[in-house]
Amino acid sequence: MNRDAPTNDVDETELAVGKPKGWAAGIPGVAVSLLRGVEQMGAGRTVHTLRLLNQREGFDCPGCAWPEPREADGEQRKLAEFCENGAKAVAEEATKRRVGADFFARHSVAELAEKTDFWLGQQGRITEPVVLREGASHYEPISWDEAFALTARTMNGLAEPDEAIFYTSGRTSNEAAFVYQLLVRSFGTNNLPDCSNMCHESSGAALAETTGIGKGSVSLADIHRSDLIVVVGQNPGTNHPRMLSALEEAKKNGAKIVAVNPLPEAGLMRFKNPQNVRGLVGKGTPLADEFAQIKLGGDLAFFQALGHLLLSWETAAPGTVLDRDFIDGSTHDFAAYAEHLRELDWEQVDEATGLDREQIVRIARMLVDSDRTIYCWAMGLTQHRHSVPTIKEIANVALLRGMIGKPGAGLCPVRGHSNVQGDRTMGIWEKMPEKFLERLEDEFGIPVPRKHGWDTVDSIRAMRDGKGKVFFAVGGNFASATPDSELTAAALRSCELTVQVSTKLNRSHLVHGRTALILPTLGRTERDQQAGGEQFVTVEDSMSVVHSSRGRLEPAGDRLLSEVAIVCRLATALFGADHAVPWRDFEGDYDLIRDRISRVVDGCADYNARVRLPDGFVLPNAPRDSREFSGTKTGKATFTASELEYPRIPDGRLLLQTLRSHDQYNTTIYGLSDRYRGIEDGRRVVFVSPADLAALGFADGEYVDIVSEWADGDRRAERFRVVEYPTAPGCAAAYFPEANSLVPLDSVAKTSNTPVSKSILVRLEAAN
Ligand SMILES: Nc1nc2c(c(=O)[nH]1)N[C@H]1C(S)=C(S)[C@@H](COP(=O)(O)OP(=O)(O)OC[C@H]3O[C@@H](n4cnc5c(=O)[nH]c(N)nc54)[C@H](O)[C@@H]3O)O[C@H]1N2
Ligand SMILES: Nc1nc2c(c(=O)[nH]1)N[C@H]1C(S)=C(S)[C@@H](COP(=O)(O)OP(=O)(O)OC[C@H]3O[C@@H](n4cnc5c(=O)[nH]c(N)nc54)[C@H](O)[C@@H]3O)O[C@H]1N2
Ligand SMILES: [Mo]
Repeated sequence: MNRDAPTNDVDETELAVGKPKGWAAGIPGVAVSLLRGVEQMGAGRTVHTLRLLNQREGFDCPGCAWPEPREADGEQRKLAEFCENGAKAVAEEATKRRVGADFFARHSVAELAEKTDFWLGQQGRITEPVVLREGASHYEPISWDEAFALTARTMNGLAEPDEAIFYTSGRTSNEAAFVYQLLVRSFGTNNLPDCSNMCHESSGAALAETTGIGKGSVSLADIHRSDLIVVVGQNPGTNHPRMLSALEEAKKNGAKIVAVNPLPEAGLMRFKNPQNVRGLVGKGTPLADEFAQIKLGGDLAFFQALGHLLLSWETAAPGTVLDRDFIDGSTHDFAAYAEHLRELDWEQVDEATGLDREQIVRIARMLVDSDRTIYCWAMGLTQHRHSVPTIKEIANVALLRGMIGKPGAGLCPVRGHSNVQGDRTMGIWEKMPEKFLERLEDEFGIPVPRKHGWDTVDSIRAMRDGKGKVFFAVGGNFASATPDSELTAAALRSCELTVQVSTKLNRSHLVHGRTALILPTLGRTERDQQAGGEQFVTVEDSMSVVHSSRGRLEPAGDRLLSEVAIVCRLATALFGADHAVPWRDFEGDYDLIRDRISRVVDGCADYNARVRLPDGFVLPNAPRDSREFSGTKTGKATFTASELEYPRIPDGRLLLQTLRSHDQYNTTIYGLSDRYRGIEDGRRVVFVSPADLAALGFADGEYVDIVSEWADGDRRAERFRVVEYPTAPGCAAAYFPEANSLVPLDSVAKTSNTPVSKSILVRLEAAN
C-alpha cells in the first residue's frame, strides 16, 4: 500500500461515468473504509484507531453529528459503531503523512495555490507553526511565542475590537469553544461567524420561533420507535451513514419512510447493513416507501399542500385528523394558519413541486395514519432563499397532528459537523442571548459587549469593505466553504493578518492576508497532555447528548498545541499575565473550564460530574421533555402563516444545487469517487435531467461552462462534464466547493442570512 501523498495533481481526463446505484453501504463500504485507513495510517494503526471510534473509552467521530446508542434508552453500542465515511474522516486525521518546515521551504505559496483541494489535503498533517511574512513567497517556521506575540500585537493595534473576526468550524470541542468565545468577548467583540451560518442557521431561526428552541426534539431511540419518518432534503447514505442503521431498525419495527428529494439518492432507496450478514451478501432493506422527486425549493409548497389536505379532511370529518387537545392546549395562532391554508392554489403547487397530486394525497394519508411521525432534514432545506418559512411549514404540519414532545415523534434537523451544535451551546454565535452574556459577565467580572457581531456573510462584506482587518479561524476552510469564491478571496487578501488554526493544509492557507499564520493543532483522535495531566474534551451530538471524547493516538508531532492551549496562550499574549480570566490554569486542567461552563451555560450544571457518566447526559429540551414551549414569545408552540414561494426557472435556464460527493468531507476531498452516483476519477461534473439536456441541446459527455445569473452580473465556472442523470426536471447539481464561485454573496436566505447554495439560477454554455 502506498502511504506517500500523491506527487502529481489529479488528472481529470480519467473521469468515468457509470450507472447510479440503487442501494447504499454493504461490502464496498467496508472495503473502502479499510482501504483508506491502511493507505493513510498503515494496518496496525487502522485496527487500533477504528476500535476506539465512538466507543465510550475512545473518541467521538470527527465526521458527522449523528448520535450513538445510549444505555439509558435501553440501547447498546455495536462493536464497530462507525461508518465508511467516519472511517475516512479518521484516516484523514490519523494519517502518517506530514507537512513540516521542509515542505513549506520546497513549495512557494504561489505554487501551492495552483494545486487542487484534493492534493492539498492529501499532503498530511501540519506539524509546526509557520508564518508568511509580508511580501514573502514561502511560509517559514516561527516559534509559538512569536506567533502569539505577532497576533496580539496586530489585534491590539486595531482601531477597535470590531475590526477583528473570529471564525469557528464545528469540530471544535466544547472546552475550546468556551474559552475561544471568552477570549473574543474579553477582547471586545461579538464577531463570531461560524460554519453554522452556512449550514443549519435556517433551522435554528425557524425552530426558535415555532417551538422556542433552535434544536431538534428527538432522540435516537425516538427514531427507532417511530412509525413514519419523513426525510427531506438530506442524503444520509453519504453524509450520515449511521442514520441508515437507525432507519433500518425503524423499518424492522414496522415504520414507513417517505423521501423527498430531487435526486433518487442511493441511501434513501435501499440499505445493505454492513453490520449483519443479510446486509453484506443479501439484497438489503428497502427504505423509502414513497419517493417524492420534488423540484429544488418546492418544499414550502409541498408542506402547505399537506397542511391544506389535513385541514380539509378534518373539516369533512371533524375529530378524525387533527390533534385537537394538543392544538388547543399547547399551540398559538392555529386559526390564522388554518385560515391562510383554507384555499390553496394547486397550480402553483404543481409548478413548485413537479409532483403528482395523487402522490401528495397518498403522503398526506400516511401522515394521518401515523401515530408517531418524525421529520428529518438537512441542507436541501436550509440553503434556499425561503428556507426559514419552509422549515416553519414542516413545524406547522407536525403541530397539526401533535407530533412533538411524545415518544417516537418530533422534529429532527440532522446536524453536520460533529460538534457544531455544542459550539453554539458554548457561545459561538454572533448574537448570543442576553442571559448568556450576562452570566459570562458575572462569572468573570469582565465587560461583555452586547452589539451583535458579524455572521459569515457579513464578515465577508466587512473585509471587502475594509472594515474587517484581522481574520482568525479555529478550524474550517473559510476560503473554500464560503460563497462567491473570487470576491471572498479578495476580501481575505485585503486583511492585515489572517490566522488559521488547522490540522491539514487547505485553500485558506493560500488565500491569505498581508501577513499569515498557520497554527497546527491536535486532532480529536490524539492524546492531549497538559500540565495537569492527560485531558479529555466534551462534545454535543445532533440530539443534544453531551459526552466526553478522549484522544488516544500519539500526536502527529511534538510541537502541536491543543486548541484550548492555543486560545489560552493567545489570550495571555493579548491581555497580559494578570487578567481576570485564569488562562494558564484553564490550559493546564480542562476541569477548571468545565466548572465555569457549568455556571454559565444553561442546562450544564454539575458538568464535570455528568460528562463523566458512561453515556454523558442529555441537555434539557422543553418541547421534547415535557411538551412545553417556554422559549417562544407566547409560551406555546406557534403556527405560522407564510406566503407560498418557490424559485421560478426562466426558459433556457436551470436551477443548480451544490452538494457533497460520497468522497469528501465538506472542503476536504478524500478521493475522486462518487460511488453511488456512478462518478469515478473526477469532480467537475454537472448532473442534468435527460429532458433538460434535450431541450437545451446538450448531450451527456459534452463539456460546458456553468454561468450563474444575478443582479450584479454573471459568474462563470469553467469546463464541467455534462452527466445525464435522473434529477428532477429543471434542476441540476454540481459539487461543493467547485461550484461555490457561482453563489452570489448577496443571494442569502431571509432571516438566517445563509448563502443560497441549493438554488442558483444558471445557464450552460458550450466550453471552449
Ligand atoms: N461524509 C460526509 N459526511 C458529512 C459531510 C460531508 O461533506 N461528507 N458534511 C457534514 C455537514 S457539515 C453537513 S451540513 C451534512 C450535510 O448533509 P446533506 O444535507 O445530506 O448534504 P448535501 O450533500 O448538501 O445534500 C443535500 C441533499 O438535499 C437534496 N436537496 C437539495 N435541494 C433540495 C430541495 O430544494 N428540496 C429537497 N427536498 N431536497 C433537496 C439533495 O439532492 C441532497 O440529497 O453532512 C455532514 N456529514
Ligand atoms: N456551495 C456550498 N457551500 C457550502 C455548503 C454547501 O452545501 N454548498 N455547505 C456549507 C456547510 S453545511 C458547512 S458546515 C460549511 C463547512 O465549512 P468549514 O467548516 O469551514 O469547512 P470544512 O471543509 O469542514 O473544514 C475543513 C478544515 O478543517 C480543518 N480541521 C479539521 N479537523 C480539525 C480540528 O480538529 N481542529 C482544527 N482546528 N481544524 C481542523 C482542516 O484544516 C480542514 O482543512 O460549508 C458550507 N459551504
Ligand atoms: Mo454543515
